[in-house]
Amino acid sequence: MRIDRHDAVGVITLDHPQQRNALSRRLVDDLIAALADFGRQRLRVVVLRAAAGSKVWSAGHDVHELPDTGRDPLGWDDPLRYLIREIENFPAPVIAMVEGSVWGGACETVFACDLVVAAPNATFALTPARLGVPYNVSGMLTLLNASNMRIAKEMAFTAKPVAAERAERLGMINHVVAAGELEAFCLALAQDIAANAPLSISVMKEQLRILAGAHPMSPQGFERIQGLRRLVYDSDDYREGIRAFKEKRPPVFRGE
Ligand code: LCV
Repeated sequence: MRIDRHDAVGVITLDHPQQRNALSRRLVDDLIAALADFGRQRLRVVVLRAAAGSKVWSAGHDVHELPDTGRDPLGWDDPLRYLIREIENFPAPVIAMVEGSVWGGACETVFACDLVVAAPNATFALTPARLGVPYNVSGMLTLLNASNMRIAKEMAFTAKPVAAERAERLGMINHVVAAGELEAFCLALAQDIAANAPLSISVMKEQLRILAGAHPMSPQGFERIQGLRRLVYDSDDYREGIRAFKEKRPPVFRGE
């Protein structure tokens, strides 16, 4: 991972191509440390990107770090959940600059960013159904807030990638920009934001975060969801999804 600074704009570049920028605990810890450092420097915008020309922006949660059955794979303390909260709580806008394919938890990470600017080759795939993983409530809300119920269901149920052009047309991302102009476009967008009043922007970001999360859910409703999720991460299908990934073969799900 690389860290750069352009005046009041910080840039974090994912650069672990061997594992396709999988969001391992180590990578997430580095990302969170970089955000904290940018916060201490009171930077006014952060750009989160992969190395230029990346075919994979990020392959999502590190599958090798998913727990065996009997434990929630996306609990409060999971690195991915920490990263999402850090982005949402960062006091300045975070721009996701996307080239290449985005998978699973990385898809949620991009959608948790405040703005998304993508190259035409970018794609976005939500993959829990491909792995047999029970996604979590706040993750589903991130997806719902980034799209709408129909699109959220299509992405969650098919696990198929959505192309940048369609994502832009659906309002899921802000701009599609030719790969050769992407960096300049994102830095210019960041400088535009950095020239405005940071306190005003920070409070508007926090208001929108609180409003986006203001979905009533009864304690019984939450407990019911957690019970259903446990049935999934205790299932043979959950074990099969992870095993198939590691054995580099298609999974065979039996619904048990
Ligand atoms: C660890 C990896 C990964 C990876 N973890 O290269 O959203 S949820 O609920 O599903 C959540 C739990 C989640 O985010 O799960 C992960 C979801 N991600 C995916 O389903 C994407 C899995 N990866 C792929 O489909 C392919 O790797 C892509 C299309 C990203 C890249 O394909 P490509 O042919 O370029 P390889 O598949 O050969 O992968 C290169 C190396 O990166 C590792 C993979 O195991 C391989 O390592 P080895 O050379 O040691 O075998 N890798 C890829 N994704 N998510 N490791």
